[in-house]
Amino acid sequence: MTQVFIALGANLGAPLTQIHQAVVALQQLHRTRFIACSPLYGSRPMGPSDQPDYVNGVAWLDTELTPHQLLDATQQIELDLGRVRKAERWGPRTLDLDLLLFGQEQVQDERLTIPHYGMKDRAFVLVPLFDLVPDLQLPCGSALRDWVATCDRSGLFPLADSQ
Ligand code: ROI
Repeated sequence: MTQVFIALGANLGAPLTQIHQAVVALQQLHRTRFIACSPLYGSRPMGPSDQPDYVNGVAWLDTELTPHQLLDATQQIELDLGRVRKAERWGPRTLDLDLLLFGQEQVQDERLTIPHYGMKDRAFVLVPLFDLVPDLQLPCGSALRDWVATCDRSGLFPLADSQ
């Protein structure tokens, strides 16, 4: 079993509902044990600012799937919950599931980059991940705690009663 972390994001439709539905779908994944979901946050959009605020969180699982099997499964959940892939880079989305970490593995190919390339710069990923595992060491050797200490949290706000 490998411990994995998946970033959850949504800013179209009913973001909180989609995030909750995604958590239910992750809880039903085969050969996988769902451990926990972080508290959820509201966050100002990174990228084009003419889009709604996001709801963000991080899910923690233990899986026997390979990284690509898990990617297939998360992309299927995105589609099932109404995601339409658009050409626009960094545009709004009904549901985004990003594989952040897959144990200590590093994966780099045309479909997948693990650790997720953008996580170091994204408070909306780092902060909920830190809520779950404050002592996490990253595959590159650095401590999550150090990234969280320096990230810009100005666009991030806790959502009340998000659990
Ligand atoms: N911005 C925020 N705040 N949260 C996201 O989940 C998110 N996802 C994205 C882009 C468009 C980069 N911006 C985001 O994919």
